[in-house]
Amino acid sequence: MTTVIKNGTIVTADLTYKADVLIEGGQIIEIGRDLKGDETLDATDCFVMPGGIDPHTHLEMPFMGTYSADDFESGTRAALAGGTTMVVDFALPAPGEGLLDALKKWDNKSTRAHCDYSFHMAITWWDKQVFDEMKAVTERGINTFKHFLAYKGALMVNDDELYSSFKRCAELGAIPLVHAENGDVVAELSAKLLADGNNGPEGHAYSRPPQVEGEATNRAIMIADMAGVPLYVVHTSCEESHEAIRRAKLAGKRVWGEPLIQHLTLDESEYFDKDWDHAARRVMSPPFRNKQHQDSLWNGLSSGTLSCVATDHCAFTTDQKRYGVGDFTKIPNGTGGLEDRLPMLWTYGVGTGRLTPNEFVAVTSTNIAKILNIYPKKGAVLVGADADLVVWDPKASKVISAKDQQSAIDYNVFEGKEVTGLPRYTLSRGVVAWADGKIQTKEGHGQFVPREAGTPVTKALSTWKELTAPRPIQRSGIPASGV
Ligand code: DUC
Ligand code: ZN
Ligand code: ZN
Ligand code: ZN
Repeated sequence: MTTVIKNGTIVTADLTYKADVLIEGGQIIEIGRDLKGDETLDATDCFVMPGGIDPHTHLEMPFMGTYSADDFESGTRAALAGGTTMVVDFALPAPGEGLLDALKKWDNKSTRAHCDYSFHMAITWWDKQVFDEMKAVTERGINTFKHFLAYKGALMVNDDELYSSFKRCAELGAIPLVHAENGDVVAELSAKLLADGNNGPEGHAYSRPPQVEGEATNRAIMIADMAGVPLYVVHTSCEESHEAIRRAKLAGKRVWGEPLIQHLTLDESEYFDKDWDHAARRVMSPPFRNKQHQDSLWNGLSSGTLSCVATDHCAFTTDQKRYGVGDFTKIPNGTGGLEDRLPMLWTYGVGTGRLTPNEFVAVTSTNIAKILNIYPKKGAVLVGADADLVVWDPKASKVISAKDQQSAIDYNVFEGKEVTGLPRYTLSRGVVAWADGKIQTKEGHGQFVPREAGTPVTKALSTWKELTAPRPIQRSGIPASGV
């Protein structure tokens, strides 16, 4: 059975051109003019692009005394509805739990996925078992390890653990990821705010100013540099963190930054002079920032100092958010965005001229595939690539509303935003997975995508190691080399 996508304009990270796409067995088998297939999808007036890859989701994650409300079924359904064809979720061992035991849990949860997926492994504690199991994890096709510098007393690792894990990543050819906020300072600021009676959701934003993010980003970059490993900084939300990444890049270090669609399009006014539920539903870490920070992130995307746009999709219902009434530190942190990432970025990025359509593809798909070592299987419109594609109608529009969404929660942080640019069809490995406002695939269509470690991109670029290569040591009064 062959499927042809006809009369569309192909948009990749590099090129824009008119051609049909022929698909068989889940892959693209031909690109050209006047192609024929058993089934035809009409792409007149549409762009045919690589499906989005969301490198940062938390589906059914145990967190802050509860579980995030979207599981792999509803989460990947939301992804496909918004033109995203692959998600990378975080396997999260509880402190003391083995990495492979945690991975088994994520293997079980993900059997219900509608689209392809992969995992990052979180390092939430450190000892010889973790060191040993990291190798087994890379052999299972996971080449990225996430570290939290926040969530003190829960997920946070200290600098000695961070350095050890980064060195292990370097040995294995894996890439470390970091959630960069200074957890010690956040804990101090939170305690002070609560002691002063500031217990509402806006306290969350006051407890996590841009400085805690800038400090932790810079620290993680320097520690990665000393460990001789590249670094991927998740949810870069502010100029302080972006500046540290920019500086590292200019110094020749291999560091990537990932702004979220939420930080690009929603600002801190969401926390102030709003009802409790409105503000609490938008509590996430890092919190939303002001317009200057947003401009910095947009500039980073267009100039290339920031690489990928993600969601950190970690959705909680209003009832779950209300665990934090009277104490903002108990509001489960997280917002949704899987269904809205592409339409929002198209509307506020391409629609305003801040991004070209090709840059849009780069930051939503191709750059991510390259960093994660799954290009061109994913993130490409090329013969031999998986037919994970979106037929994108740049003129279709809607007003975002929770009542129409796929996510399991009862609100949407983008409620009321009008977006122009929506999927007409989303294809997952050649199968039409989203069309006519409905999911078309069955649960379990999604497959695990292994990602090999040890490629050129996992090499650090810094010269620190050479500068500090062992030299003869001059002990007091004793010449270092033979007399
Ligand atoms: N931030 C969130 O808001 N939720 C999940 C974890 C995180 O780092
Ligand atoms: Zn995080
Ligand atoms: Zn409101
Ligand atoms: Zn996250």
